[in-house]
Order: sequence, then C-alpha cells, then structure tokens
Amino acid sequence: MDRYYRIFSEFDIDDKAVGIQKWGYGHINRTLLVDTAKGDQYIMQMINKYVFTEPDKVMHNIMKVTEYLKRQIEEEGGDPGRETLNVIMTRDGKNLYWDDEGEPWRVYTYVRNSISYERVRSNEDFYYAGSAFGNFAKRLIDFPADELYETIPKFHDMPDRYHNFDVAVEEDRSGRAKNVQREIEMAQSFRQYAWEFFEREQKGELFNRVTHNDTKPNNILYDKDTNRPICIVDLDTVMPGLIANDFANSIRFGANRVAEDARNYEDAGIDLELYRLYTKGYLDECGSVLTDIEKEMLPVGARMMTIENAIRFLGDYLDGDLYFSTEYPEHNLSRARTQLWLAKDMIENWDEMQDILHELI
Ligand code: ADP
Ligand code: GN1
Ligand code: MG
Repeated sequence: MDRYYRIFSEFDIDDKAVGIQKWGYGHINRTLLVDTAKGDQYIMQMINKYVFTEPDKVMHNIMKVTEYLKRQIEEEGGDPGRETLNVIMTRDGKNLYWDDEGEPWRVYTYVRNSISYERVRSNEDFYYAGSAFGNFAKRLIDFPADELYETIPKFHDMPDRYHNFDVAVEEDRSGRAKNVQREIEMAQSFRQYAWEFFEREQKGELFNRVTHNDTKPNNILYDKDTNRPICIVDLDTVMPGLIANDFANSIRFGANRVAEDARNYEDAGIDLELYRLYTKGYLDECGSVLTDIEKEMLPVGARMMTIENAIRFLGDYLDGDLYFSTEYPEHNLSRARTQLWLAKDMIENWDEMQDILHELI
C-alpha cells in the first residue's frame, strides 16, 4: 500500500492521499480510489501492459478524445469536469507516471456523486445506457479517426480472433481442452458469422469511425441523484472502429438474461425488451448521423460481439487464463458459456431481433 501513496504523490495535486482502496470490477486494469486530506477523490489506475503494450499511445488517444469532448460539452452548456474524464498530469507535466517497477500509472479526477452498475437496475437505466453510448458516438462523429492509434491491433477483427482461437485449441497450453469439447464445437459452429463485417469493409459499405470499443454498461457513470448517465469511462480502447461493434458490446453484456459470468449458463439468452430499449436509446441519440447500412448492422454486431467474447474467453481458458483476470479456475469457462448460449439464443431469435430494429429505424 505504501507504494500506492508514493505513486499518488508524483501527480500534480496540492493535497495528500489519506485512504486508498481497490475500486470497480474491470477485468484489465488495476483501479484504485484515492481519498485525500482535503476531502477530494481521485481514480488512480495502473494500465495493464500485457493488454496495452504501448501505454503512451493509449494516453495519446485519451488526451485527444477528451479534449475534443470537453469542447463539445462546453458548447452544449454542459460541465466538462463531470461529463468526460479529466486526466491529472504528473509534477513534471506527463500524462503517465512510470514507477520504479516499470509500471505505468495515471490519475483521473473522480466524477463526484456518480455510480456505475454491473447489472442495470431497471429497464429505464438500460434505455439510458443506450442513449449514453449513442451520445458518445454522436459527439465524436466528426472526429478524424486517423488521428488516433490502433492501441490493440485487430481488436474486433473476427477472422483474426478465430485464428487465435484455433491456435489456442491446437496448442491446448493448459491441458483443459479435453473437458470442453462441447464448447469448442459450439464455438466452431458459429464461425460462419465471422465474416460479414470484414466483407462489407472490403466493399466500402462499412468504415471506421471513432469508437469506444468496450461499451459495457459498467463503463457508464450515472448521476446518483438524477439516475441519468453523466460520463463514459474506460477510454483505453477508444480508437478507429465500427459503430456496430460499439452498439454490440452493451447488448451481449447487458441484455443477456444472466450475468456475464453466471454459472447457470443454460438460462442465458437475449432479453428482447432490453435489446429494444437499448436500441431505441442508442438510435434516439445517434440514428440521424449513421448510414442506413450502419443501422442495419446493429444486430449483426450484437451477434458477432457475443461470439467474439465467447471465443476470447474460451481461448483464454485454454491458454491458462493469461489475459482476463479471474477469481476462480473456471471463471473464464463460465464467461465463455454464457456467451455461447447467448449467441445460440440470438440465432434462434434472429427474426425478432431484426423486426425490433426495423420498428425503430
Ligand atoms: P477497467 O478497464 O479495468 O474496466 P475502468 O476504467 O472501467 O477499468 O474503471 C473501473 C471502474 O472504476 C468503473 O467501472 C467505474 O465504476 C470506476 N471509475 C473509473 N473512472 C472513474 C472516474 N473518473 N470517476 C468515478 N468512477 C470511475
Ligand atoms: C474487458 O476492461 P473491461 O473489463 O471493461 C475487455 C473487453 C471485453 C470485456 C469482457 C481491453 O473489458 O474487450 O469485452 O473485458 N477489454 C479489453 O467483459 O480487452
Ligand atoms: Mg471498465
């Protein structure tokens, strides 16, 4: 813990940490909440170098995007101190502090009076989750995507994801493959769905915008008093990407009938009402700035993102849990199963998912 106090003192804050605790349920970074003597709070995070091999590029993207968002928020008469992330610099003017163990740290102001949810509390919250990410897309619609680095190359490249999955099955580094033959077969049976975006990009029908790439509802901060979203966090994966993928991650995470890591995976399935509400919230905000094909592709993205996460979790399980943090040995398997069963259910409910989209566009 002493180490954390020392690291915090490297940032340009005229105050002193008096309490530091672990914060949030993210799978990637180490997130800490810092309480200070003056009664302020900060979020201090160690960026996971295994996942983000070039943290300086991550910070380049975050600085660019938050500066742009701040200008937009000011023009809208909003509060840039709360409606986007605010990076605190180090005493020597850097946006990252590299500690003596070679780990990169950053500090954000804590968005006061805010809360994030692992599971939304109500259907209404989920409508607003859709509108929050729709608003994020709309605000960034004119941002030049080529000013940003691709911080995790091929992040949502499905053919590449399947290639990596095949390697994980083939190598079976943890010796676990024999126990999950059924899951591997199921994942292989979804391969036919992997190509659609790739082919449409080749034809020029889909193209990169600036996207968040990790639109889980727990990356939204809601105002504790009004219950409305105020800020989108977790901007590490902000980079050029496809709109449908941004829409999609929320659906597979938040409109599943069970939690991402539930053990009763056979109950997983698409909650069509939550899917409808999120889609409505999303399109209410950004429908007017998307192309027709982008809108058509939203459910395709949801199906594809569910399969993507299934093969990532199952691949990591086979690798021996190297990427996602886990709390027990079968954690990644539980996650993979909820995604496989959700994907199966989406395929069975495909016509309904399409009909709902068409009612809304
Ligand atoms: P991870 O990449 O590990 O998911 P996040 O950046 O999403 O890390 O942070 C984890 C959690 O910390 C979030 O879900 C949110 O609850 C909280 N959080 C992150 N940044 C802030 C902030 N600036 N103000 C308030 N809470 C925050
Ligand atoms: C990771 O950081 P977190 O927990 O919000 C992952 C996402 C996955 C998600 C699965 C950089 O997100 O891509 O969809 O877990 N982030 C990265 O829950 O790989
Ligand atoms: Mg997060």
